[in-house]
Amino acid sequence: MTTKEKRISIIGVPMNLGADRLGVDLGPVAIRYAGVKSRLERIGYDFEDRGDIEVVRPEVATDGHSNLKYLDEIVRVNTALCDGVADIVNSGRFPLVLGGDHSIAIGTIAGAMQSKENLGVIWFDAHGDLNTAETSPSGNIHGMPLAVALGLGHERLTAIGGVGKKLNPKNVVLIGSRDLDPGERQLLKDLGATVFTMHEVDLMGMPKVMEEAIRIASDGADGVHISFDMDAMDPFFATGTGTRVAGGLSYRESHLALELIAQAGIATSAEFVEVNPLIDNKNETAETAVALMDSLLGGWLK
Ligand code: 6HN
Ligand code: MN
Ligand code: MN
Ligand code: MN
Repeated sequence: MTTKEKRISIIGVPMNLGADRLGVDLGPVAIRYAGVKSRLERIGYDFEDRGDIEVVRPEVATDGHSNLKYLDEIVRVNTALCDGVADIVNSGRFPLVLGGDHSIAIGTIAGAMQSKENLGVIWFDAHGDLNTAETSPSGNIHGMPLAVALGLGHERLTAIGGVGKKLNPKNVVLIGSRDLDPGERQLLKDLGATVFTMHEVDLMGMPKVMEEAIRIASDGADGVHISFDMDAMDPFFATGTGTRVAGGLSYRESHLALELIAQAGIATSAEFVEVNPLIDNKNETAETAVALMDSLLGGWLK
């Protein structure tokens, strides 16, 4: 089931605990308000909305450790999300997850891996999201999901979806990185995952970056997950996101990257995360996220 077949199910995850910041929990409603349903129906998808996974308010969530904030609730939500995504795939549909902070990638990827032997990942982000409790400067779990998906981090996080269901770093590609913490840089060297920082995007250009990214992520893989953190984009084009970093992907670079993934026909699941309408300009970042989904799902091919 790839984007070439046209049945899609969205699932919202109104999560803010991984970012420890209010507003990003409103991402799913902001994306629905921006017209995701009509946009995807217009390009020929049989569209289903599975609603939201329930997430408790931070005021009543049990806190974890100071270096793994809200661990208990984040484990519970991602376990439910893993089941939800696996169920969408089992019904022969493409899972599109709406965030929510990026900690939800733990559940999305675990769910996608239930029916895959070797899942590749293309991770668009200003950040590496490769921290563990030991290396994190913040204790925020949204800075850790890619490490967890690779099998690194707290055992309650890495156990979600099964300890054997982990990514192979040779099929993991990061794009748009420009704010990597020291522990993340070391881990990237140790693992040998591929990173196209903004420096490489500038030097090589997006067409060449994507040619290599698509080849590496899909080499020997039976599916590729696309994780798109809105802060991969330059803040000029994505104001409504919580951890903005200057010097990111332009509007067209972002679209071109996803259009080339659509053309290659490799994507088997996707998520768009870190939309925060409370710090946005008239919901523009959710509208941009919907336009990016259209590109990933082949709307530009029409
Ligand atoms: N995100 N590297 C920083 C941290 O706290 O670990 C920022 C993480 C941001 C995470 O944007 O998904
Ligand atoms: Mn992220
Ligand atoms: Mn980020
Ligand atoms: Mn513990």
